[in-house]
Amino acid sequence: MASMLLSRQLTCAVQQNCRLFVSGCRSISQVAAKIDVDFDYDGPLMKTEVPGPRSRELMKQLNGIQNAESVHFFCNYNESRGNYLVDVDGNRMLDLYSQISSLPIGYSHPALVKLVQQPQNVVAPKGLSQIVTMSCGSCSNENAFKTIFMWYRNKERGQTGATKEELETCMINQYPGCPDYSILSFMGAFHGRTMGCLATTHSKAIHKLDIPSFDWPIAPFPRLKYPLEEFVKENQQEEARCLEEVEDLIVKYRKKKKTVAGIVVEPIQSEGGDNHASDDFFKKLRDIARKHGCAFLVDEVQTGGGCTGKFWAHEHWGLDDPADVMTFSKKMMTGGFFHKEEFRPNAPYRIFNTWLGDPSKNLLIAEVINVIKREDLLSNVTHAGKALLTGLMDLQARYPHLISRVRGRGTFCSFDAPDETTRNKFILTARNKGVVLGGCGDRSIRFRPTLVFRDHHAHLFLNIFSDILADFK
Ligand code: PSZ
Repeated sequence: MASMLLSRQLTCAVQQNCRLFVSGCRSISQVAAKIDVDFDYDGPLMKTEVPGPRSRELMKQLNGIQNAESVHFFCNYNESRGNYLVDVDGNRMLDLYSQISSLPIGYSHPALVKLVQQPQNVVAPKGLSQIVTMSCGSCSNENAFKTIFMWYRNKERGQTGATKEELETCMINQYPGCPDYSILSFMGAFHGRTMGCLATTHSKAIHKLDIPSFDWPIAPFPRLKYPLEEFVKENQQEEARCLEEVEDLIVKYRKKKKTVAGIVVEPIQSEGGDNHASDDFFKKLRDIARKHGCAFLVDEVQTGGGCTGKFWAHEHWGLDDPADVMTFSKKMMTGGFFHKEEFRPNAPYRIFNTWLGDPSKNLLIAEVINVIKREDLLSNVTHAGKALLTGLMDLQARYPHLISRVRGRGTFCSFDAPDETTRNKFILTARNKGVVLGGCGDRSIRFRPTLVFRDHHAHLFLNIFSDILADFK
């Protein structure tokens, strides 16, 4: 697995915003701290021009993994305290801007100082050398869409910059400054609830009702028949039908001048009912995106982080070039997206917000990744997932009228109940017997255990659920 730096060092970039205000200032007494007296310097102290040589060097490094032109200098959060920001060149400055007004009680307040470790390396998906962090899944998808639109427009423009007309019309939400591009999504998809994301979410009407949306293309997602080995031909045909529709929609929307700039897809549709498609389907979909010049955005918000037995679910596809952009959140502790170098915004502030995620979460994910590696949790997921899936298959064989369509990858497993009422009853009964389950789609039950879910937990569940099924009325 390729690795790259996700987290900022304790020496953080000072854009116009805060990156990390809880730092390891361990020399300060936790008990005696009073901001004004013990916990502040007594005035500015300048050693170099800002940015100094060290800041310049770090800017160059950061610029290697994202557009870092919005960075003014780098902060040394170990040394900063109270009202004073100390930069990596040792310049101490009275900070009257406080990361665009984002520091409630100053730098390195002892009450906020906790164990801080040097951030570690994190697994980056193949070929995606750039990263932007965000706070949540929706925020990540929203900004991934924007990144794709800007990439597409620059591709069309070639070397020329934006015209005066574009700069004027974008200010009033009009063409050509705001082009009529679209993102193709799939029926049953869930990509979040913010305005742009919601236009690509099609899992439940209640999420969408009363919200204005875009006329963007929506393709059918395969509805596979189970058990897979009994329906090989039908399922191939079903996937071919959906792929054909994708291409038809791309052509149709280009004709009506709503050019498809990107395709967004979950490796396994989660909220929409744990709908799987074959690796071959994704390979072909990825090829279609490339053929039509559309960006391929893989939403790993729910599938990412190890639960399918690989760190990213799309690794199962075995492709050399699986994605252009990939979003993550949930188990990754922080949200964000990886992307190819060619998707880098061509100017600072085009993809930007106050927090750009939460830097303290980067510390957590760094440690989570250490534990995943140290405890070989991906192998554990594969093993425990097999125990769970095998057990579910067995229950399906014994209670075919209650359980069908058993499916899964790693511990990312699910099955269908005969109808919604039975599904909900399963969930309630299980809860009263001490097992928390979740539903998805209209009649599925999905499993989303932690990465430390072991074989014996699977057997524990299977025994309890077997009793429930035996008694079920
Ligand atoms: O009801 C909700 O709002 C839910 S229930 C589960 C989610 C949201 N999942 C979030 C999610 C996701 O599963 C995928 C594949 N993409 C994007 C999102 C949005 O992430 P958040 O909720 O962090 O904005």
